[in-house]
Amino acid sequence: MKLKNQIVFISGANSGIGQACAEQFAEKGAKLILCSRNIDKLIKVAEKINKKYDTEILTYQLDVRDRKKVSIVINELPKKWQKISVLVNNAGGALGFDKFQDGSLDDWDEMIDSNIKGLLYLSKAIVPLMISNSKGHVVNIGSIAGVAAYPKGAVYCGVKAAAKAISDGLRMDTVDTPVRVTNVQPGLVETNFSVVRFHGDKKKADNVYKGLKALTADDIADIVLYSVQAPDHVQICEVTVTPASQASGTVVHRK
Ligand code: 8X3
Repeated sequence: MKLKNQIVFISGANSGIGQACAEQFAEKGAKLILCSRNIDKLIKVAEKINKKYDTEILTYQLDVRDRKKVSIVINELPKKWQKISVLVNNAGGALGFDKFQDGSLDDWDEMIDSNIKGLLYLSKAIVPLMISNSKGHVVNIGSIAGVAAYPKGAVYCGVKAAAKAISDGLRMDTVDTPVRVTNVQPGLVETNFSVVRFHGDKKKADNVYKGLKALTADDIADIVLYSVQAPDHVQICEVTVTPASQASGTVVHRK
């Protein structure tokens, strides 16, 4: 897909992988609809991108767990913004790193609601627009956690396994339409992911990336853009990507 003037919707765009995707799509001349829970940060990100690339951007304060608000935002988009060509389901993440028996039900509810329901609500609202516009690409930000479970990650691994299964099912159900579906499954990416996972404990978060060269948000955005810009007859179904010194969710070489 050529990205000039295409409309790209990105959830969780106020930082990390979502923000990197927003910047890279803007660089290619796409128009952006950005949403996140933290609107102040999102507006700053949008202003920075707009200044650099002179791109048209709509911003929405949106908690993707709120199905009513998701449908209101999408249904009430100005007409010319309804032709969304690309949806990047990036909102979500991990909360807690505990043995199953010690896990927090609040963390579990939030992970299930944002990673699974949020992805479903946005896709359900936007995919029909893509089908009627005869153009579309859904990119889900999954995780290596969805490829195989690891200790103290049962629920996070479960929600990312769901992202993979939903991506596969959606790809099947839209096979007779121009909509393509890609699930990107990163390993260790250094963003605020681990700070959130450890409920703000920066020291614990830093340890996750100690002794290795982690992936960056831009590395993941590169893959998202590569998948979307592939020729129309090419569908990259899934990409698993790790730092060179990571071989699985649990096998990591640290210096
Ligand atoms: C983030 C990567 O390795 O913490 O999804 O599961 S990992």
